[in-house]
Amino acid sequence: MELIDLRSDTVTKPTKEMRQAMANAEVGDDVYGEDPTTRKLEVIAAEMIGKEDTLFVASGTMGNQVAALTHLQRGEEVILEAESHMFYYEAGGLALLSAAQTRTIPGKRGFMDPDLIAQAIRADDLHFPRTGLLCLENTHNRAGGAVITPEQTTLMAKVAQERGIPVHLDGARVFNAALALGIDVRELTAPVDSVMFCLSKGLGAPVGSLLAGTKKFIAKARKNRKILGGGLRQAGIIAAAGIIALEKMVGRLAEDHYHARILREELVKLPGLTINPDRYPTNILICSVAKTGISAKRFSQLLAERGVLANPTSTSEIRFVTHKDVTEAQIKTTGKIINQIIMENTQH
Ligand code: TLP
Repeated sequence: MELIDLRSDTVTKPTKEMRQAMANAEVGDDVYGEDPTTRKLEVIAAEMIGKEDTLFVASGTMGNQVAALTHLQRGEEVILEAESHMFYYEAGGLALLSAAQTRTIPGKRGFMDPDLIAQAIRADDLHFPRTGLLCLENTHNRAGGAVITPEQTTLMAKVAQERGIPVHLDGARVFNAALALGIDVRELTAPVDSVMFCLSKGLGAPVGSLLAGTKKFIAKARKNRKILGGGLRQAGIIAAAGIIALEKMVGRLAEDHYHARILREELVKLPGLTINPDRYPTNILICSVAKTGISAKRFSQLLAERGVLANPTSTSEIRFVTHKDVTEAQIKTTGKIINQIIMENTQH
């Protein structure tokens, strides 16, 4: 049975060109600063993302955690959106590594009301922890790949920065956001102090993410990456694929957005499914199956039995992620399979 894997864009495999570049990569010991390919990737990435410098890290999670460790002092509080990846999916890393306390704010499609951020920022009081960081996420994963605009980013960031609090952007899929908005990604990163973005999601590289910020911030982050055991040696082998990801794969994310749109159009027609409308749809589609009476877990099992892999994100919701290794025909097949499941398992 042919598998249609819509669990995540992390499942993408490197292209032939990436494998070729990996095989031919010039390498050295990156902990000594002697890996020319890794350095080349970091320089290209800094220019593209609009920050002074970047640091190659093993994963998005490592990039976010190194950022937090670099911005924060022990015992400080971090403000995050309640469904954000850094709060929800990073295994308590903020508490474990940065000894930070988290303060969550419910967002609307990933956007936090600036007034709520202002209220959450701690006054200077003996009883209170110091607010040390505000984290944003764009696109917002659990909000269904929701896009935050540059204006919204500035509104949120300003509240913190005016009070001397730095802002970190989890931009794992920030190129998807820029593409959906039809703007240069630098408009989304300019308002924040640091940003992490991934090479190994829609961009198709096998491994790696980048953390970006000022030269001073990145120098400090480099040491924190070393502390976490993330000092890499002949990293050029994987950085070579990352260079192709940035130079050749950004534009093609449009295809993933198109595929997600087709899937959305198929699914909104079906009884029992609920999908939030989205002004700037990207490559993530979260669909509620609550009205079918089938749990999301069971629905995802039924899908898997027919060769479609998709993860539940709650008891009633399933996430579909489009990426370069799924075709338009597979997306259409997915729509048909979902239709069959509903027809066979509900009263409709
Ligand atoms: N997200 C993964 C899972 O962890 C849920 C996925 O399949 O979407 N920030 C955001 C917004 C992310 O979506 C992810 C990955 C990360 C950070 C972490 O990246 P990795 O997986 O490289 O540590």
